[in-house]
Amino acid sequence: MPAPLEGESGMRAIYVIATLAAVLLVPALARCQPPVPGATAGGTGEAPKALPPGVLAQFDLENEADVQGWAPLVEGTTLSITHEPANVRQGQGALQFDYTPVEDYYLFQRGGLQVPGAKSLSFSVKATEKTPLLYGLGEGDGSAYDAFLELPANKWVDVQANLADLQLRPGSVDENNQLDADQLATVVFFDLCNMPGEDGRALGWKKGPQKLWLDNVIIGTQEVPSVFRTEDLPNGKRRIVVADFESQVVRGLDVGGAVLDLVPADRGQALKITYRVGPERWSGVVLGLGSLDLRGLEQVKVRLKSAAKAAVNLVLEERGDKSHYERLLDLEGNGAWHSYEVPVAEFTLSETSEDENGQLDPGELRVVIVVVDTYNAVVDAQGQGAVTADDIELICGPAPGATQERTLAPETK
Ligand SMILES: [Ca+2]
Ligand SMILES: [Ca+2]
Ligand SMILES: [Ca+2]
Ligand SMILES: [Ca+2]
Repeated sequence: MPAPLEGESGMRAIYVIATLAAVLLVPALARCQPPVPGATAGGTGEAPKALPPGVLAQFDLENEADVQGWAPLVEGTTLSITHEPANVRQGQGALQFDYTPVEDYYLFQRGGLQVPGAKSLSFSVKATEKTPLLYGLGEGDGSAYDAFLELPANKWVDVQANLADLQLRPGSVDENNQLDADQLATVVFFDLCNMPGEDGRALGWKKGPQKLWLDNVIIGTQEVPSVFRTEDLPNGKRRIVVADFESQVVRGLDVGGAVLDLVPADRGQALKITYRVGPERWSGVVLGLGSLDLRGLEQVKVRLKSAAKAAVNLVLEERGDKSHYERLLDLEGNGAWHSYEVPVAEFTLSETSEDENGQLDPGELRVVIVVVDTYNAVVDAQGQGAVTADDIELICGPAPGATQERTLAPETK
C-alpha cells in the first residue's frame, strides 16, 4: 500500500486495524493450546457440572479454580477471580483481567470448547475505562470470527450475539468461509486500545492500570435476535437495517478520536458523533456487517443531521485487501434530519486505497464507516463539533447469479 498522505492516517488506520490483530492473534492462539479439553462447565477440572437445556458451555466464574483454562496472551497481564460484589455480575465471582497497557495486543481467551450445534454467545462485561471491545470465537485451525462494541466506563453490559452475526476477521482465513460450530475451540475478548502503530492512533490509548471483568459466558443452541434486521420490500428487494442505534451500547467502534453517544432522537435513539480538530482527519464510527449476504446491494441509506456545515464520508470496506469505496456527503448544517440515499454506483475507490479487481464487490463488504472530515468541519470555541447519524440501511436486489444457484440446488440434495 502507498505511504499514508499527510492527515490521512486516521482513515488508513481504520483498514489496518484488524489485519494486525489477526497477524498477532493467530500465533497467540497457537501458543495457547486448549488446556482442559471438555471442561465446558466452568473449567474446574472436575467432572463437568450438569448444563441447563440449550446450554453447551457455561462459565460462571465463581471459584478460584474457574480461572483454569482462561489465558492472558500478553506478558505482565493477569487473570483472576474476583469476589468484589460491584465487579461480579451474577453469583459470587467473576473473571478479572488486570493490565497496564503500553503498546501491545491486550486480549485473553478460553480454549478447549466443544460446542457443536452452537447458535449464540452471551456474556456480561465491564471495564474501568471506555473500551473498544472485540469478542469472538475461533475454530480449532485458527479461523477467527468476531464482532465489536463500544464498552462504556464502569458499567456492566450484557451482550447476546448470534454466531451468524459474527464476521470472519480480516487476515484470518477459513477454508470454507463459514463459522462451523462443531469446530469451535476458543472464545476471545480483546481490548482494542493501545495497539501498536496506526491501530493505536485510530482506536485510542489508555494509560495506567486497567481492569476488565467478565461473567456468565454462555454458548448455547438458541438463536438470539440478530443485530441486523432484514425486511422484504414489496418490490422484491430487501432492506437490511445495519444500525438504528436502539441498543444499550454502540455495536461499533469509534475511530479518529470521536466520542460516540446514544442520544434521544426523532425516532427513538440516534448516534451522536462528537469530533474534535486534532491529528486525525477522519473521525467517526465503524460498524460491522457480520456475515450478511450483500450480493445485489443497490443503495446505502443514512439519516444525518448537524447544526453546522460538515462533510461526512460514507465508506464501504471490502474484506481481504480492505479496498475502501467512499461517497462524500455535504451536510447543510441547518440542524434538521436529512435522508441520504446513495446508489452503489456513486461510491468511488478511495485515493488511499487499492483494489485488485478495480470494482466494488458487495459480497465482500465487511464494514460500513461513517466519518466526519474534521479538516473541513465547523467547530466551536473548544474545537469540537457533532454530527448525529441514524438508520443506516442497505437496500439489496436479487443477488447476481441467484437464479442459476436455484436451478442447481436440487442436484446438491
Ligand atoms: Ca459469576
Ligand atoms: Ca469454517
Ligand atoms: Ca434510531
Ligand atoms: Ca473489489
